[in-house]
Amino acid sequence: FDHRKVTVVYVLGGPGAGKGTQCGRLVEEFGFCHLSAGDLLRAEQQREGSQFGTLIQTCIREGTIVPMEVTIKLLDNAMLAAMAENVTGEGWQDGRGRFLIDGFPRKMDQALKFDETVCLSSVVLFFATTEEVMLKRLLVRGQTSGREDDNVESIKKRFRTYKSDTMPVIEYYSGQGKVAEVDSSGTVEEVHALASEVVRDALS
Ligand code: UP5
Ligand code: MG
Repeated sequence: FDHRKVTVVYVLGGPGAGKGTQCGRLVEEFGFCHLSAGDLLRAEQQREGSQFGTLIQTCIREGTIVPMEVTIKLLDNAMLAAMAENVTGEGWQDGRGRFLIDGFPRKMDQALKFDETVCLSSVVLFFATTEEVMLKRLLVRGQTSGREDDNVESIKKRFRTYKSDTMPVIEYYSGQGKVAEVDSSGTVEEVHALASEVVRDALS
């Protein structure tokens, strides 16, 4: 992707930190195209004829990272489709595509590969809170979400992977001065106010 045509914001944070919720709010305010890697993987898992269905299902349940080729292809395709469809529509300002890439990259190999072959991000929005807060939110959501990984056992595995695989990615981008950390312990409104400020800065 041509950097003059797209602005990419990576949205990271632990499981249940509020990435998806806050992305929804940022879409309303700034007109981004929101792409959740997890949502794309779940859709691919459901897709009839997908050769990756079982692999994705196992990784999600075990809280491990799906091989990057699968996820990068899904993201790249979704970005291309969005660019083709929406260039003059909602979510696009000044002819530039704006993307919130949610829950990605969550492992170093993905980060290096995506930066090199698809697009560099302008900023990394990092939602930080405690495991206690995240666990509570996920268990509440688990009562109705139907997500196979919203149970205590999977959540613990997701926390482990987050620490071992994703924290190094956040440190890597920190070293590049790209990370804007937002405390996501507060209410949806409070967190949105903080995130909104970061994004406004990044877009200006
Ligand atoms: N909630 C949100 N904000 C709140 C607030 N401020 N106060 C009170 N409640 C709040 O929020 C979670 C819950 O909390 C919701 O019920 C919400 O209402 C409430 P949400 O916004 O959904 O949080 P989010 O951070 O998006 O949590 P999510 O569960 O989606 O995070 P994960 O990172 O675990 O999930 P994701 O879908 O990104 O990935 C799932 C799996 O896919 C991974 O474990 C992995 O196996 C796989 N994957 C890959 O392999 N590769 C990838 O690149 C990406 C994913
Ligand atoms: Mg999410």
